[in-house]
Amino acid sequence: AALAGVVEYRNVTFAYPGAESPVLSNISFTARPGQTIAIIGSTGAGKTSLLSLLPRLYDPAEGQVLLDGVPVDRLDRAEITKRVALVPQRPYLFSGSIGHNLRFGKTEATDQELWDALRVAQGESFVREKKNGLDSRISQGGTNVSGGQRQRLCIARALVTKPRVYLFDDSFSALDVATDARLRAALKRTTSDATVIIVAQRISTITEADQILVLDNGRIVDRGTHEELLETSPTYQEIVES
Ligand code: DGT
Ligand code: MG
Repeated sequence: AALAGVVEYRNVTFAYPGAESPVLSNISFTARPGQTIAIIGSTGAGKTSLLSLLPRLYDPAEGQVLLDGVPVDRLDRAEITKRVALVPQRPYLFSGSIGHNLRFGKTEATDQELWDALRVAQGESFVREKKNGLDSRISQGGTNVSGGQRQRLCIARALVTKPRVYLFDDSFSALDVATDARLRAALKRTTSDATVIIVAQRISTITEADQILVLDNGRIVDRGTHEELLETSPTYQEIVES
């Protein structure tokens, strides 16, 4: 069957195991192939928690998370991993070569596929500059590459798997504004038929999103395009001005 990549959260409420109060309350939205949905909100608002429910790092207490109309708890985990790529907020690299790290989700990827992904992720030149290219070693935790390089390698790693759905958790914040803009333009070209959900800190990262969800204290308090929210959302205006 064709995998479209429609993501739907339906009245989702979620609390961490053992916690008393929910960190997400009554979350509903739909993200379709070709769309970019952005999530913005202050620290602790629940952005990372929200993303974590799609790849089933956790399951909601109430409501449903659906992928192509099927509740994710009825899908095989391997199936979800194949369709959904999460670039985590703290991107993780393990000790091994760059190539090894990039093939994490798709061991059979060719070198050409890795370079293609690196080009999109704006990581091609710094890998080419290394004497051993894709064979260059990354130390445990990626401590011998910068934060921005680490983010770009983790974005490239996601691209290599060619998923239907991308979840970017604050993946652009360690990049300068120009690199951020180039990367997103390249992403837009190569992922034009995928579903993209972006958590962001910087407004400039998300002004072109099809829909922005403003998350506050675990609730979607406002939603709309950048222009709409500038008119209608005091919470959004506060974020823009901060
Ligand atoms: P950020 O990344 O600092 O901008 O914040 P968000 O919006 O990603 O927030 P999130 O989802 O990490 O945290 C929401 C709330 O949930 C916050 O009060 C901290 C709490 N929380 C996060 N992770 C865990 C966890 O693993 N266990 C428990 N018990 N609470 C957690
Ligand atoms: Mg977070």
